[in-house]
Amino acid sequence: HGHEGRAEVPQAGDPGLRLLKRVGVVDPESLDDYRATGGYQALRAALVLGPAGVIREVSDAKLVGRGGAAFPTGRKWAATAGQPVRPHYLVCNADESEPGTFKDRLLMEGDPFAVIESMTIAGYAAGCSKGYLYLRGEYPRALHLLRNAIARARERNFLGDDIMGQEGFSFDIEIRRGAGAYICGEETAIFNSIEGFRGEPRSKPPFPVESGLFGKPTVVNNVETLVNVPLILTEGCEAYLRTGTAGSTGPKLFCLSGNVSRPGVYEVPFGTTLSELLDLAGGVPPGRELRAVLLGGAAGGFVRPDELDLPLTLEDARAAGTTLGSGVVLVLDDTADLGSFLLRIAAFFRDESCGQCVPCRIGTVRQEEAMARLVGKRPLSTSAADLQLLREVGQVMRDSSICGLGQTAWNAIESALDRLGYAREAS
Ligand code: L3W
Ligand code: SF4
Repeated sequence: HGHEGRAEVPQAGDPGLRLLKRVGVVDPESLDDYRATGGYQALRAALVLGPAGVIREVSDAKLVGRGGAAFPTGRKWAATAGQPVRPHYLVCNADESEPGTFKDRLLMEGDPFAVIESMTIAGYAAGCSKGYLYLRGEYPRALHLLRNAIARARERNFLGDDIMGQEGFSFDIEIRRGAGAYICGEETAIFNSIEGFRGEPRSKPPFPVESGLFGKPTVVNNVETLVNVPLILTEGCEAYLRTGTAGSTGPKLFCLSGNVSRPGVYEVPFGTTLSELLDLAGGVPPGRELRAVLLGGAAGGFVRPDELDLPLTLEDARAAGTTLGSGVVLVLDDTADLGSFLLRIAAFFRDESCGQCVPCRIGTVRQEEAMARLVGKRPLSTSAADLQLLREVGQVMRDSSICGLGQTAWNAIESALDRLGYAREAS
């Protein structure tokens, strides 16, 4: 693939880009531009394949979710399609609130019609009559562009009834905006939010594929996941499978931030090493030394400078004790204050906990207090006692919280203690 081992930044229009091929190239308000660059060819192909054929292609391409949990997309679609209860719903999770994550914003602002077409294909495959696009409230430009894209698509019968002349295929999309709560990116909290309730997660199972929005079978997919689907249908899954590794197929977007020379969104094949990706972004600023990379976001883990040959795949990340999460690559150099950074993460989880269950509501507060003492911002207690407290509270949150927020609220701090030796430094 074109990017491997290369040292320059991918530019708009770079022939190696597939997910980002239109970003910065086409007018994001123009349906004509979109169609002139291959737009709606994938939906046409989908209508020829039929719903089962589309699901087969997506399953054979081994597409998995790009929001962090990497669940097989084809399995979700098939499970929903097979439910006799009607209607079925589709939810595009565009709440993108994970700290250090900004890839979906680029897709929505640079190629909004692709998001709309991809949702339409997913809706067709899983038998959904309506799609909701749940958009992060702080993305006004994406809102404007997506509203426009939906209106233009409706005018030309790419949404509505008998789409593209396919009798009986009706699908439409409504945008709902979040209001700043991180937890509303959790799939079942989205359902509650759309239904007009407080954005609190529900217990799973039942999984959304069986009982989701308004209690009906629901597919929930992240923006980047969906935008892979037109690639699979137009290139064919054989071609798609040539990018990446056996366990992690296709292209992936990574969000580089922190102490890097050229922060931004980078599209690379799965399997690119972390050091190759850092090179693309120009590495740490001149004269600095790399301290650590937080991979996968606040729920992820740290990678040390001696581990940069890590191939960026789901399987290698797991083996290294972390996750690719939503594609966060947050770089810390030798000027970064690790303690303050960890304290900030602890404060974030305390702030964003919905408060519904005790381990997370209380645990995130205790965690932040202990971290504050550890980094010396408040007196009292010894480091040894606080370290033990952190581990106990962390384990309880992991084992007994209702949703991913509480279950992962201790991951980054644990990783700093165990992999970066933070505790030794602090005590
Ligand atoms: C049918 C089963 N469906 C699981 C479905 C489930 C969900 C998906 C994954 O996300 C990630 C975490 C962080 N039959 C099923 C089934 N499903 N078993 O598969 O489910 P799950 O529960 O493993 O994960 P999750 O709670 O949906 C957790 C990441 O999310 N995260 C933050 C993400 C932020 C962004 C962003 O800002 N763009 O993505 C926080 O924790 O990485 O891995 O659909 O229904 N038997
Ligand atoms: Fe709410 Fe935290 Fe419980 Fe999730 S784990 S339901 S965010 S209190």
